[in-house]
Amino acid sequence: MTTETANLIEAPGARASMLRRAFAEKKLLRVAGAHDGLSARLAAEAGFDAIWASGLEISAAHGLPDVSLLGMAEFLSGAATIQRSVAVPVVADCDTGFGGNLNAAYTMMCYEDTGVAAVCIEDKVFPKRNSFVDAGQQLLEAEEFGQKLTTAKQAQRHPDTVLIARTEAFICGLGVDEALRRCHHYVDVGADAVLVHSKAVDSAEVIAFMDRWRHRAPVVVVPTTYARFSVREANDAGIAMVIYANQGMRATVRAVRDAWATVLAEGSTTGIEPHIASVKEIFDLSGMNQWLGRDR
Ligand code: SPV
Ligand code: MG
Repeated sequence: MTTETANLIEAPGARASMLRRAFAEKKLLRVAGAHDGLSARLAAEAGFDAIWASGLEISAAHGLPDVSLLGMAEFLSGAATIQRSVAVPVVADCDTGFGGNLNAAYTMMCYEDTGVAAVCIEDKVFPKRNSFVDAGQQLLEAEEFGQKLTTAKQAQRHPDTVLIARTEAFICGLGVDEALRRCHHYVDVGADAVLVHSKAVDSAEVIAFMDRWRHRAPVVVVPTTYARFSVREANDAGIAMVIYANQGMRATVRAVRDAWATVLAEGSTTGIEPHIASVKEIFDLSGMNQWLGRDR
């Protein structure tokens, strides 16, 4: 399945419609973070329902921290590559919408052109810092962020594209009342789903939110710090989507570090050969046979 998209002609909004159907069926979506075609394919091949085009991963893949250093064009290029590489819906992490209201509108237009299913914009001030950076987290006023959502929604061309409003209320030390107030306002002005981010070590604040949200719109969570949070618990709480935003990159970093250390320590690659993918696996993942087939 990994390279099937190479020959696929998709109707505009096809993957957004897939995502909306999944939301309507109340099926919990398990989503993996990625930063390029290969990392996205590995996640799709593993069976994830969708791919998160992660700002943290795309930044790190450029050798940069996730503090708004890259511009929209670079994040967009990352998301477009991911979109081309898989057949499942792609949820694009669009940070703050890369600026003000007009930037958010332009973000919506450009990301829709790539065919991604969902655009996610967060309620922090531009330039933003990754949510796990302790200092310098600054929330935008809810009403101001609401205007950004409205502008983005007005720029949307396909009716099924999903606009996810992400609140960083918990990240900024505010409580469940403020998270709820913000998310209700975001849905009032047109958001199709909300992402409630948390850096707590357990799921208590996310569950407290769910208890009072009453399924008003689909809820997305990112259980990075509360890693014990299971799919079963997410299902029971009525969560629509769980994003494992960066574990793939973290697994890669550890594996590559170990491999290169072994090569230098042992003076050859013999020791790592049984533990690394074959060149054939790379050919398969990158669609070598399908591409050569075009030339026959
Ligand atoms: C990302 O993957 O870039 C995210 C999720 O936004 S987090 O890093 O947890 O903020
Ligand atoms: Mg991000």
